[in-house]
Amino acid sequence: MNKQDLIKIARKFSIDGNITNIDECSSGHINKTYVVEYKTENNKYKKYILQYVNTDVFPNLPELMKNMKKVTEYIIKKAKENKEATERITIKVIGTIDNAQDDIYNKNWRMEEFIDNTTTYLTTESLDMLFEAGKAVGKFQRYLDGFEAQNLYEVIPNFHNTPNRVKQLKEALLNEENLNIRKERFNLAKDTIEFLTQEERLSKTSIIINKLQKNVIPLRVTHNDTKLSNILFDKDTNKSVCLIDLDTVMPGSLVYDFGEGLRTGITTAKEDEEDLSKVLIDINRFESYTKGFLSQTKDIITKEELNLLPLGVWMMTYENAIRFLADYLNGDIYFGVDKNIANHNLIRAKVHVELLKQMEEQEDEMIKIIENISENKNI
Ligand code: GN1
Ligand code: MG
Repeated sequence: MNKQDLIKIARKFSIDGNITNIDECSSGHINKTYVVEYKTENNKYKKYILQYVNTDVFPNLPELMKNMKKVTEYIIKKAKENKEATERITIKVIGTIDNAQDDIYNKNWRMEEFIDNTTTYLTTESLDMLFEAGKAVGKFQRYLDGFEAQNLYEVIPNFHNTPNRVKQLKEALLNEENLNIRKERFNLAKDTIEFLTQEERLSKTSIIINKLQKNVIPLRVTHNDTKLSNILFDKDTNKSVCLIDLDTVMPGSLVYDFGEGLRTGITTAKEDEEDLSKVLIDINRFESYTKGFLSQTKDIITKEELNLLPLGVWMMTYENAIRFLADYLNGDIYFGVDKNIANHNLIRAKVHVELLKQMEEQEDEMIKIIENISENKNI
């Protein structure tokens, strides 16, 4: 979209000042994101995030925005009650000018505050930052403990229903059109398909969702997309600030949020690393993140949830693996792909297979770490 049209959209939001710059920002696989800079009356510059939300993935932006408002307002209320600073505690939604809301949301545009002096990372070498990542995810859970999750709109039904994701993969595998026109993709993905559809893995996919459905673990407000790049860090201190990308905030399990953060945090490899020899998990990274997470959630987490944390990491990794694979077989219709990277979605799936193999080998280590941390009362 050209700058003039973007400016017209941005003007529909109630922000004082003149627009001085608009840049596209390349992160995220789903939405289009722009950073808009304004010059305010007192000659200061302030940035905001303007997003065009993907209508195929998020067809009901008005309801999604209601979720975002409810959740962010609750976080601020909770922080105030705890006498914690509210300034950078969450991203805030920017309202529209009078009468523009229906029009603008129905066209799938929205604006959010840009939190100054912060940045995101696809990966990090630093164990301290992993502690901080776990802390940010745990904090989100801590603030939202007590929020009636049923009051949220289910933006994407069955988002982390892993057996349903398996069903979608099977549909992609059996789809006649896929089989006929993408023979080469099926060939290239042969080993990946085989690994991910082995019974020993399929049989694990219903464990968390079953416990949730039977109320063995509580239904909570979950972010559902807590990958490392959705965590803001302060540019100077490298301390975590808050979670961003609240599109998928929905009822779910704390175990998902814990696991999704470690899917990307347990290795220094990028999600689409082409050199699989670089895809190595490091149990120290698991430990640091877990310490950060439990430092915030130790008073709210149930024993059942605690026991499920290692499986949560596996589950989120498995789920992303089968989603990337299904999308590859369907011809890249969901996740954004870089046209310069051949078989991008297959590369992503293969990275996740590599992670899963190592997670399966080191499961006992993860369980021991959780036991040790939770026995230590000073977390
Ligand atoms: C998508 O939009 P983004 O990049 O934050 C996806 C997540 C996946 C992730 C994989 C709505 O997140 O579920 O885990 O890609 N979001 C949606 O990187 O499907
Ligand atoms: Mg997202």
